[in-house]
Amino acid sequence: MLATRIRRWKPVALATAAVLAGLTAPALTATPAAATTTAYDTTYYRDAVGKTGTALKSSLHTIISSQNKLSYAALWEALKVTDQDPNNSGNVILLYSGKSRSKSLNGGDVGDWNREHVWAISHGDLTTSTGPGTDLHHIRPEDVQVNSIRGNKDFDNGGGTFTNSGGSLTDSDSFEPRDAVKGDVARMILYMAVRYEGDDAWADLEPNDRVANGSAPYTGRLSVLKQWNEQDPPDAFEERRNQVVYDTYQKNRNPFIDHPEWVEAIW
Ligand SMILES: [Ca+2]
Ligand SMILES: [Ca+2]
Repeated sequence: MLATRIRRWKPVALATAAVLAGLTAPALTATPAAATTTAYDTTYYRDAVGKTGTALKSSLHTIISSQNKLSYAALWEALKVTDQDPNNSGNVILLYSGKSRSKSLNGGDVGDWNREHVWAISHGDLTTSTGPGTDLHHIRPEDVQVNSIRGNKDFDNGGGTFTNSGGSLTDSDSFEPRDAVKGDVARMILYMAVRYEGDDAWADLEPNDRVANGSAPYTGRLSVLKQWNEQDPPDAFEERRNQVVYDTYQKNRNPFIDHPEWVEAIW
């Protein structure tokens, strides 16, 4: 069952009045993610609902750390299910390029798709051993060459197009996903930050506001990711994916797909 999304809009009368009075410029970014309720609030998220800040992050960490883990090899078949093209069951949708490509073209050659780690492997030495480097919540199908172009760059606005970019942009030190997946990328990065807190064999992954983080266990830029979370709220594809990962593979959820407003509640 997909989580039911019931938005409770925050009062905006004061802000609107201020704009009308010429006191402030209209906001250029989207309205902050409104509070949501989901079918999981009284069950899966019971211990987190009502909390904010570090208490919310800590509670969510406990909740989502209970999970099944996949091997790196198992990701191929899982991605064929989680990222299936809604309009062509023989294909997957490639994250950054947005293209639909045959499931059978998984591999490492030009024209194939492979396993893109949205939280780059080098940022905290994820490796491809079972763990953060095989966490299906942040691994997506991507064109082999586009995956290489993204490399381990942090996320930020700006840059130029490239072959199969699909609207995504890149420059020397950052990568900007196409508009339709900007929020998806933000919610994947922030899922990783909450899921991995350094209390197991792996690094404590965290967002920061930098680019060129290299091998440090950080991914930026947080201020931009927060904007993207608001500009591109979860859609049916992203919500279905979260549900399939939960039901079929890992038995844990990405809280920021269910509750986008929890991004602002923590960061
Ligand atoms: Ca999206
Ligand atoms: Ca963390």
